[in-house]
Amino acid sequence: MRRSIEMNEAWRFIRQDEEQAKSELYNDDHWSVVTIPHTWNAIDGANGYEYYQGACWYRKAFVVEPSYEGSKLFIEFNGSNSVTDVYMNGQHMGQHKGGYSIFRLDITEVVKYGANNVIAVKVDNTVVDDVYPQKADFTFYGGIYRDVNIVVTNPVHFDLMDYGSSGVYVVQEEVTKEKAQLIVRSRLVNDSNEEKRIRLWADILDADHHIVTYAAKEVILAAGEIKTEELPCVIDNPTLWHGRKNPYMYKVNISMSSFNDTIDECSIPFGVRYFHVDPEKGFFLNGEHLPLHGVSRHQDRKDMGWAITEQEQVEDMAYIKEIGASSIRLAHYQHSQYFYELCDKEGMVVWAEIPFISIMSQNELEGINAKQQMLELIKQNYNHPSIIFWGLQNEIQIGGERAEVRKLVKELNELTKNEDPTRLTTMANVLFVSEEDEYNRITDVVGYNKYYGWYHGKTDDFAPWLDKFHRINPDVPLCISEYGAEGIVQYHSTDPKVKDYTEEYHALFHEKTWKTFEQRPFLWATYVWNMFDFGANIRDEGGVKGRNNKGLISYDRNIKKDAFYMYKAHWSEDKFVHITSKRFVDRIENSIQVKVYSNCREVTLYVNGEEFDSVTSEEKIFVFENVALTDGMNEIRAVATEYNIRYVDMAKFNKVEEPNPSYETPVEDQGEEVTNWFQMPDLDEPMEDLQITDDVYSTRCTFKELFENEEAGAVLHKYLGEDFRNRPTYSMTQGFKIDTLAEMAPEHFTDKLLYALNKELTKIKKYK
Ligand code: GCB
Repeated sequence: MRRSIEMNEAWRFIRQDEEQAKSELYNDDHWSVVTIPHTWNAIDGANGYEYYQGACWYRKAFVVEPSYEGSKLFIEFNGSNSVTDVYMNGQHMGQHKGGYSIFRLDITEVVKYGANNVIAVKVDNTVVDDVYPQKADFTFYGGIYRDVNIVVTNPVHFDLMDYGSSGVYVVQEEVTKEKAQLIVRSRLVNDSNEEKRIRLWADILDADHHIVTYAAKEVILAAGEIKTEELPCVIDNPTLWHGRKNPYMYKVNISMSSFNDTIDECSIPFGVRYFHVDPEKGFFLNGEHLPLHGVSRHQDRKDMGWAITEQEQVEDMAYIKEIGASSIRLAHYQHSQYFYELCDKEGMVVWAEIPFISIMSQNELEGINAKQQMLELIKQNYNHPSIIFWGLQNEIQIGGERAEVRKLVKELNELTKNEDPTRLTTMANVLFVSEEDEYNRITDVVGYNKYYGWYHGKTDDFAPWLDKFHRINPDVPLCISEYGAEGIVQYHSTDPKVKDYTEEYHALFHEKTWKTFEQRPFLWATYVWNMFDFGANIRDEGGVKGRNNKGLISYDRNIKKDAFYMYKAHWSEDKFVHITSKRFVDRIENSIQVKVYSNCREVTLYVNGEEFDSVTSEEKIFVFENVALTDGMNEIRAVATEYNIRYVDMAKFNKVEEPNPSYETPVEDQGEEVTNWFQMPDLDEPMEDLQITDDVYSTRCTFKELFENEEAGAVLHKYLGEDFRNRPTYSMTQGFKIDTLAEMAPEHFTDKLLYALNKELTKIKKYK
């Protein structure tokens, strides 16, 4: 019978490359002792540009029980970032490329039974050209950051080496309200040297552990054979997995037995459901319209990086439930099995994706690693009912227009549809992909990451763009796969503006944007970027180094920003009232506006114990104007009563003489990170009309195209600075046309600068 032995305790670790450590005889006494989950970037991963990237080593001595001799033994890594080499008793067992998926290695022949064994693991988080991600707006925390186990099985077992999966796939052939027609597909392995006759048996159990149906068959496995077997099963009148309303789970207990012995056994939870996306009406689950109110999640946490435990995952899920979300985009890579299980249990509709993000490899053009990670994602997560969408890429167009990128995206789509025809493929296009671009028609449904109201334009630009896209592509199901703004709760303003980083702008941005989305039922989903602040070493903005502050909740999960409550008011049925700007305590005005988010119908405000006013709102936003403050502390209470239950929130505002300077965003931090990128030349020439044609360079070209030409590159250096290309953020903008970036940062790319660039660039002929 199968056994899984946890291997997380008492590892030795050294934060440097130490090749000799692979030897069994190496003495690691001077190394530190660590417990897995572990990362060496828990602190430096989110406080600035530099963080340790390189090879590090882990070692552990362990004894294998003598009774396991004759069994199969596998070492299982649930997540180790990003290239991992495993040595057992000095022998190289294998290498795994990719930091997010499960992988196993067969160690049966190498371990010593009843004696001491040494496992040495080299983990390297250096970016290499043939492993994804190459470049992205998040820190690549290094380490063995998810559990390690040894799995012991009989030589005859369900395949553990099929891309790290369980070897058992519950295929939902057809699901209706009347019946769920399933195939339990399993890969059986006979690693013994004789033929085996086994009975394969699958019991399907309902949530009360009652067997609802079963299927069985006799199978003969030749010595050394790997065989795929299918057991068809039908559940009549199934209870459907119905999102948050009823995330009903079945379970298949599948076993192989011989005479009276169970040889191997797996228990796989699953849920049955059907769904479709209508380009006009959005997402439907089991025939019912389900608005996908989505948030995105990264897996890191302050001072822990990716080395989190189940407790942090449960907490993350609790916040996502509290806000009332119905869907999660698990960005930008495979998350832990435990989190997908939570999504199953809680009824979250999931978009799962691989880290094929920002930039495709320059040299490995077949996409071997992207395809491997896609197959791992699908096979390892095949049985999670929560996963409905497979995401193929995120903003991969950033690396510039390349035929091989288009080809690989298409191939990934084919691979995914082939591997799993039961789900929908999707992807997240970067904002500059044109509405007409064929990228919008490769996958079943599509998403755009759009940042109107932050990186460029204003929140009001969302509506015309959405309507335009929908007009041009009425048959393409569209979602907003990302939208957001930075919110740093240190900063406050009574006149919030784009790029001021204040908590007030962050909330206002979401108020306005959500209203636009709500009015467009054709959107199949929208995903707030992001549910939580996260580590992003390439960033230094808003006075915070190494962070992306677009979360609705802070990186340490201690602070729910006001915008959190804005969504909660719209999405959750749990009643509450929330006074906004509570952290904006010191006020200089004699009277202020008090804004309350609530999902109650009517809110009454009390100021220093006196009833001030009552406001009703269908929009969940209750605004009280001209609330007079007396000198010193003022106590404001917001009260709503529904069905005889009182909901109360309290805030204290301090009337002061002078503004509190700590609320003000430092001037150098206003405006996003491009601020310091450019050496703005003093341009005083009169601007004349310029002829820009396709055969010459201009600001219509991407940075990448321009730098590929020596002369054009020199022009960019002249105006944008010599070290332009060394800036951490440069590679994230390669695929941008200068004009696109200029639209996003008009304050830096003035008309005069664009004119000066074009005047020189248009003198350089292309293709000469
Ligand atoms: C994006 C990326 C995401 C970034 C986000 C941002 O479009 O997909 O990884 O973190 O923008 O905040 O800029």
